[in-house]
Amino acid sequence: MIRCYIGLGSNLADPAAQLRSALGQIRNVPQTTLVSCSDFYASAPVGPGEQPDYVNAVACLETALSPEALLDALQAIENLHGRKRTLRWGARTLDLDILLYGNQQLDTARLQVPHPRMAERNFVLEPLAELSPELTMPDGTSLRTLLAQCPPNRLHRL
Ligand code: ROI
Repeated sequence: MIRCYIGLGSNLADPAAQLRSALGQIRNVPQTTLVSCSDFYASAPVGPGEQPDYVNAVACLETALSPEALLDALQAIENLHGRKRTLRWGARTLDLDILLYGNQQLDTARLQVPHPRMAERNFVLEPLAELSPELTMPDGTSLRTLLAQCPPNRLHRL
């Protein structure tokens, strides 16, 4: 089993309910166990344009699925939530990102792991640190170092 961390985010149609429902669906992914989930955090939107605040969280999974099979399962859950892929960085009902997949570094057409923008996003790093404060990235950088260098953005635990 490989330990993975998944970022959850929503800013449409009752975001906290979207995350709760997604966690229920993640529990049903084959060959996968939901180990833990962080608290939910309200966060100011990062990215261009006006959009509602987000609710973000990070979940820890153990899985026997390959990275691509896990991505397929997570995208199927996004689609169940009516996710429309329109504007890049636009508002969304549900976003599920593979942040870390064990200690692996992947760079394929579909999947970059670690998630290439996680170091700039306190709405990812703070809930991740809640689950695993001693975590180290595949390149050896500690999560503590990333947090110390991360640009601040309005974030509070719900
Ligand atoms: N901003 C916040 N605060 N939370 C997100 O999950 C999030 N996701 C995104 C973009 C649009 C970059 N901004 C975000 O994809």
